Amino acid sequence: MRKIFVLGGDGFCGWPSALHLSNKGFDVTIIDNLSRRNIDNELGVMSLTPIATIQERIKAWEEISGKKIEFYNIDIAKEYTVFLDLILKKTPETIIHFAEQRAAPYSMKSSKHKRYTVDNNLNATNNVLCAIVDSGLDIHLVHLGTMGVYGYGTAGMKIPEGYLEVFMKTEDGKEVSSEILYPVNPGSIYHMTKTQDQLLFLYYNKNDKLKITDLHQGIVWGTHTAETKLDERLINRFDYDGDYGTVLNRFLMQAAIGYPLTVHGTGGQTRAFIHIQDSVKCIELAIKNPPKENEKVKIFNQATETHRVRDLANLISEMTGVEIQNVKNPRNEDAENELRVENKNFLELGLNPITLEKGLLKEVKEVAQKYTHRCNKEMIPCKSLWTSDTKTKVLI
Ligand code: NAD
Ligand code: USQ
Repeated sequence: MRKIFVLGGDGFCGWPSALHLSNKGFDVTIIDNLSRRNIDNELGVMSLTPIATIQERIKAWEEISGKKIEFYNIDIAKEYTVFLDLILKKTPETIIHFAEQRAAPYSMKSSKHKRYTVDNNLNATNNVLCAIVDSGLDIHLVHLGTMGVYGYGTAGMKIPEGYLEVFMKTEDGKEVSSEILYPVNPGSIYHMTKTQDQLLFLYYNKNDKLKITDLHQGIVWGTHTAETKLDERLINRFDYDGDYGTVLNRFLMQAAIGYPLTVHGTGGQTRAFIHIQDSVKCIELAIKNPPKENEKVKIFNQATETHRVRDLANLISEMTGVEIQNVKNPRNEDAENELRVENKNFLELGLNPITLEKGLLKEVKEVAQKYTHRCNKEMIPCKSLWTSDTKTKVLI
């Protein structure tokens, strides 16, 4: 059986991916330090859906599917030798790396949160890369990156999949071309760590010939996948709070409880989206199509459609009758932007995208409705501000 490590396998994307891959016959080991659950404690909020402990999740999966998933509580940013020893013991063929602090608002809350996000994300990624080199094994690393590394303005062109061909003139007037990483333009400390991850990948690929796929994912929406629906104990996270909840799931949840949709500013921001079921499929496709020997880092845009925030709000308002409330934007971001994204790599590998029209908006709203009693309305507003002058200083 093909052995896979899922780093961050207790999280929103990692858990359904671990189940999907286990269902497809991979031998899955989850490594997670449960920091995301601790952050819920720090913020005083819970997933809208009642998520079971990782131990209960794994036990339930074994009962239902007859398949085993192992779990190790390791902080990959801090426990290097423990992590390396596990790689040497288990010899995985692929490592999928979801294990980072992933919320832009959380990363901007205070200097403490900025420093945590940078320390955690950069050390986690560097440790994974170092450990692969130290193991001497031929391991394919699949990393979950973000569309946000590119920034969101492209002067009308489609954002290419990672690389851009640039043309220059030499001193004697000859035209030469070169391929570079698409210029980065992060909008938060969190997004900035993802741009740094890209450089780590470029370097270890060049120097150590590591096989790496970096998936530049858009905003994930939805909560269920085929596997998480099988039993209540397998249910996935549903973040709705002002730090971790992402825009489309937040709007669907707000509609479910009749809370006016919190559109930031004019809602002119255009973003890329993907449903969680497609996200897990893309990960399987990436694993099955690793880079060849000496191939540069493979970069895929893992997004199926783009939408403007106010269009999403209007759609959900028409669907449910909920009001829209334009609130002052707590972020420092362009009020209006166009965004077009190239995603032919996954389409060519056979992805058949789930789009907003395919009826799943209703399903997500129904999930939210079922767990309304778990919602704490005070946690809905986005309170993390991007500008330092209005921020409370947190000293540690
Ligand atoms: P999540 O916070 O739900 O899950 C991340 C998991 O990693 C958590 O279970 C956490 O405990 C674990 N983790 C964090 N640091 C760790 C460490 N040092 N050692 C071990 N475990 C650690 O986040 P998610 O939504 O599942 O996102 C997973 C990845 O996908 C992230 O890297 C994120 O940048 C990327 N991504 C997410 C989205 C989205 O909309 N959720 C969109 C694009 C990209
Ligand atoms: N927004 C609102 N109202 C809200 C919440 C958000 O108008 O109530 C706006 C934000 O201002 C922003 C847009 O919606 O313009 C998207 O915000 P988001 O919180 O849904 O997404 P973002 O902060 O970009 O982060 C999420 C994930 C992150 C991932 C990223 C992919 O948390 O892990 O990397 O999406 S992407 O956006 O493509 O970079």
